Amino acid sequence: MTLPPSRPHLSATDPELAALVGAEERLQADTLRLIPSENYVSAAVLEATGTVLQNKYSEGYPGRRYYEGQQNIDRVETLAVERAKAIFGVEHANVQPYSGSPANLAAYLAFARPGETVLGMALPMGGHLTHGWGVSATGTWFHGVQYGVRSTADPETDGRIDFDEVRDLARKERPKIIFCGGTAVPRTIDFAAFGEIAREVGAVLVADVAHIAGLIAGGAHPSPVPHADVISTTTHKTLRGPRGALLMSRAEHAKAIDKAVFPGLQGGPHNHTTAAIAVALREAGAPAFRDYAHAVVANAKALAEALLARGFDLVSGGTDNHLVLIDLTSKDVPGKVAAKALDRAGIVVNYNTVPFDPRKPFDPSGIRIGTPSLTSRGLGTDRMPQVAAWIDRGVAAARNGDESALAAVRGEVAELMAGYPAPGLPTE
Ligand code: DSN
Repeated sequence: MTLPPSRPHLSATDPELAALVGAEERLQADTLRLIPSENYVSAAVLEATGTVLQNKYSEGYPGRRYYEGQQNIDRVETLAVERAKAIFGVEHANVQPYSGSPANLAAYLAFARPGETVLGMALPMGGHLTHGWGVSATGTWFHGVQYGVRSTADPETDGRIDFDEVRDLARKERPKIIFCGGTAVPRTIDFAAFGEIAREVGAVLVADVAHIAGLIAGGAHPSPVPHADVISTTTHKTLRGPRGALLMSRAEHAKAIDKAVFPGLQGGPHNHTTAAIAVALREAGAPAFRDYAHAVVANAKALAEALLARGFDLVSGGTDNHLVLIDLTSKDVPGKVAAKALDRAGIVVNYNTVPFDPRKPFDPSGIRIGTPSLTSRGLGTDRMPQVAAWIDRGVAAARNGDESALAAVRGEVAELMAGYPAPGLPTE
């Protein structure tokens, strides 16, 4: 039995806050967390984030700092950089971006001027805000042109990226930057196809692999190398590190990237985060991580199959990665109503637009689910029919307003999850 960390200092100084941390630990332990961008970091990653490295300022880069006393910090950052380069097979890595949005903004700063055109996937089609969507700074300060996915009766292409549209828009608009990747893309990203289009029109291709970085590191999704000029990723999703980001590139873009991150956009790097990124990358280089990455995909495919068997409509008809996007229109339940009901049943998802959604983003037609967290806890494909059955019962209960059915699922979920201790969480 591992005892919970006592956090004596936090408890003495701020018992209210300490109690909230404890409550969050219990919530993360008892529930089935299906948000595809979330995970459980290891105890080692957690420990690295809570170190005295956070006391240090270190504007600049290893060997070229504006503050003294960098004997250890330089080595920490160099470790993280070298590990990122080795794992992703890139010539250059910057480990300082605070998170995914600043990382992407640094790419704009490096390769475009305000008012110039960028091409990215539309948010409601599965793209990210920072790929030029209107309400984002990237769509306000730059001219964002957006591509989407196909909607046809052909199950082979329905819900998949429309490369004819991408090519036509690229030829017409001549963007400075093309973004590929997104937040609700359940299918393999064809980096080669994007690379060909970017080369044809002279655009810089930025592959935003935030969602799938862990799958790439573990060999469960093709790599954007050598097709992308720049690779942007957060470190806390499938990669299972702290909340942070990486910007990687070929050597020719190293200077532009580094200058954009610092001094272009940010001040001092968060050294405790850099240390935890280094730890996560060490973990990602271990053979067990490959098993994890492949298990994430196997679980998502099994879950998709089980949901299809229960009559759920899945965007693109299934998944190739860690993510499943469910269109609940045929179930006659709005995504938000379903997500909130599932939360009461101990199943944590997020409501999400589906491509061509007739509803608004704050009240859309779908829910987005994924398997990184449950895989990190050791659940295998044999458990996915049960997970699908709970989702089915939860959605039906949402439609019928049946709170007792939700409470019953909540109890079953807690009972099952008690048998799968989560990395980084205390077990009793
Ligand atoms: N918030 C992230 C996600 O959930 O996909 C994207 O930034």
